[in-house]
Amino acid sequence: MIAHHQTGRSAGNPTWTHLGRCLVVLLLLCACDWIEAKPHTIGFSQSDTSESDWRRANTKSFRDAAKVLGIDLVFKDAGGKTEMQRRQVQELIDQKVDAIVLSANEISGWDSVLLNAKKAKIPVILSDRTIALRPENQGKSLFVTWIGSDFRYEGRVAAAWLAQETAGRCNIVEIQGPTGAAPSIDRGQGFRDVIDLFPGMKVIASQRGNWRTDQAKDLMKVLLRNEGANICAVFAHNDNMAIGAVQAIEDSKHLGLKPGKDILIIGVDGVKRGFEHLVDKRINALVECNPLLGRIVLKVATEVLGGRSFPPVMFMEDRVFTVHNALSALPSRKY
Ligand code: GYE
Repeated sequence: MIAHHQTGRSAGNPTWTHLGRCLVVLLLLCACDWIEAKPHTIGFSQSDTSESDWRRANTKSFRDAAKVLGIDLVFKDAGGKTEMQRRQVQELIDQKVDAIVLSANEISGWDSVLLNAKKAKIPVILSDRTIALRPENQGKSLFVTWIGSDFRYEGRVAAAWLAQETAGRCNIVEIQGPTGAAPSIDRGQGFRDVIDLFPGMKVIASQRGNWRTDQAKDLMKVLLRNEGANICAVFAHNDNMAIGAVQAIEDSKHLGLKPGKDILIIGVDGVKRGFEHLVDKRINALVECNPLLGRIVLKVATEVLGGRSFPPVMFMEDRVFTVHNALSALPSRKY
């Protein structure tokens, strides 16, 4: 019988049998394809989409990339509540997703839920923000890699730009992000790494605007009442808060101070609204922090599920924009 099969000829109605077999093979092949094509289910634990222009662009980059890469994205937004975020990560573990992407609202308190993820053999990728594990858990690879920006470097280049612009003499108001958030901690530290080298540069006030324009505007109005023209510059940990400082200065007409001229303004992120303020010289410098992490992080997650390993940290490339190069860069801005 084997011979005939090879020739494709056999007793009785050879065509149907052969077709039948092809059909079986075809079905098997399709079945394999169906098995192979099962989309990965990846859980994405976001800190708080409502907090800033940056975060909105970041969330969108994940949704868009998941569509393109055919990934079933289980999206959870903690609304800025860290305890809720930990519960949401546990829910993703209970849901047995294939992998988890975490953008941590705060840096600490992740040990137990990440130990649970490890026990469940669910790889975790840190997106945008790093976390601080307890010493006894640091060697246990509770996360595969951290993909984001070097926030300390961002603080340093912001201070270096200001030191150059002011010849190392400046009274600075710092507007910080929330307590416990990695970018706040590291940008603040990076900024001080540099200004502490200049005796003429001092942070005369440092308050939290929690990434939001309205909160930054309110606290800046109070600081203007207290310090007024004694303020040389504002270092805001993100663009939304830098814009809040600009609005406060413009609203304080009785002081006759101009943002970008009498008071220098430096922000971090490089979002479109920040750029528009840079182009019309109401902001002087922006340190870019790229929010478009969706595609690279989800691709890495897929590769990790395919057995590939990655270095523990992967930094995005960030640049500094000033009034001198903003106009030429504006058209190519994607966020
Ligand atoms: O700078 C801020 C956002 O984690 C880098 O979070 C991010 C920061 C960003 O809300 O605008």
